[in-house]
Amino acid sequence: MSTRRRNEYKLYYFNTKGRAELARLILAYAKVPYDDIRYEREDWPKHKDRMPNGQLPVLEWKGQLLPESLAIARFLARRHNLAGTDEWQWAKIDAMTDTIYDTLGEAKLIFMAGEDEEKKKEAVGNFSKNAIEPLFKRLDKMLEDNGTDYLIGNQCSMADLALFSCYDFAVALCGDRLPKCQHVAALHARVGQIPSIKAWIEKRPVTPF
Ligand SMILES: N[C@@H](CCC(=O)N[C@@H](CS)C(=O)NCC(=O)O)C(=O)O
Repeated sequence: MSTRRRNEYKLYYFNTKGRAELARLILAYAKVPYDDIRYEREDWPKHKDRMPNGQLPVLEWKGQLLPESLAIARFLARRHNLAGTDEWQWAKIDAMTDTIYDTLGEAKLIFMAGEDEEKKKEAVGNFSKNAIEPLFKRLDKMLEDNGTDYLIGNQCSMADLALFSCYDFAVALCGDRLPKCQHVAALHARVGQIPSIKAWIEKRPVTPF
């Protein structure tokens, strides 16, 4: 009989960072082992009907299934000490994470451009100028004014991990069109140096997005 303990969580998604990476970063930060289940696109139809909304990501915990990427991230952040030190901090962390997620949602026009390179280039330019630049500039000023190492309070939270993930996504899409925001870049580097995050970045499957 195997003596290996079962992992507490199973996280179902596709083989991309996408909407699951924030949950993966939270679990990496907290050093919680979990089953990182990545469906191939061609196998997805077999599993779709079992999922509460017919979509991924889904978190399985104690035999129950939780859909919605942000609900999953919030649940994990609360359980693993990434939710701030009081209710107001938690509300601010929550709001900041929503803001970052909404900004990422603006990238959909890039993916909708498909193989049309001209349209894609234009959409990347718009995303960089109208979505990423205003967000990063606002956060840069906020970090400078607050003089803190993290977005909310004095310790790493779900919001910092969301920004870390958003920054990587923006670099992958916009490259040198990314605005130069030194405090945001420093925060990204700081989070990337947290040993458990660094270990995850080194071992995670390599995918563009
Ligand atoms: N609001 C949901 C959206 C989930 C969603 O759009 N999932 C996509 C992948 S990113 C999906 O499952 N697509 C496959 C399908 O709809 O069959 C969330 O944030 O989790």
